[in-house]
Amino acid sequence: QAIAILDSGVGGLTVVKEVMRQLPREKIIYFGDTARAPYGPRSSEEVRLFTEQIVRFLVQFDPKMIVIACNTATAAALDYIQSKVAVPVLGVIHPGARAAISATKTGKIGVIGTIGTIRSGAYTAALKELNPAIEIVSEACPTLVPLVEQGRYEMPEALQVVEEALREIRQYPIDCLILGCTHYPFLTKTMTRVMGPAVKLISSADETAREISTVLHQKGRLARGSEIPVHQFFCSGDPELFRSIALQWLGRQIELTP
Ligand code: DGN
Repeated sequence: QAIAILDSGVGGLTVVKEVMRQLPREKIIYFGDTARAPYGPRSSEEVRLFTEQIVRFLVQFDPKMIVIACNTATAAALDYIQSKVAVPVLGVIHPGARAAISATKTGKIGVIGTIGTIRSGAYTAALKELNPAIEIVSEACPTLVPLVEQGRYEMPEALQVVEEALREIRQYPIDCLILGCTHYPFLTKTMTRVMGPAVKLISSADETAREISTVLHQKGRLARGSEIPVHQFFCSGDPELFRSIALQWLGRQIELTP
């Protein structure tokens, strides 16, 4: 049985890459809703509906776990999806918050994400639950996801877009910046340049992959076979663009069904 992973587009591939690295025996079924990305500016009702549709599609493959590798969908629909399906459903916000809490030394954390994620206040709630004394500054960065979805994240223009998007948050004395959108790790190099070396960038991918491992281990469901899994990818939009971004990010060809 596979781990099903979903996102509004290519962002969840940042989680896929970590799962492949930490859990190389696990088969992955991925759905990227590239035709309907970005989810960020949509209402939470709409994001919940889209998430439910994707989960319904993925459940046909009888996965052993579902991972909502999209912060916007996690904020809008995690509890709802958990109440609807029998297998464990994980999101990316709690893992991201945990990673930031263990990384911060000053207790001042920045959070960037889509409009939907920031509006939901889900990171603030998750961080405060772990440590009520944490100081948080958050900002929505709606220009970043399109840059990644269009495959323009390594082009020279990316620097200017990132500089513009992070202009406000750079003013604050934070020591960690949570990349509260699974698309943002694609922009790590540029963001490091803009934020400077003193700010640690926190991606939820590592911690999410660790949580997947912990939950599967607890349930005795970790893959044991020695054969290399054949992953399956689906996307709702342009397959060539998805294929080329996946190749560049994962460093391998993928089996993709448009
Ligand atoms: N990758 C998604 C996230 O983590 O929020 C959303 C991107 C989007 O569709 N705006």
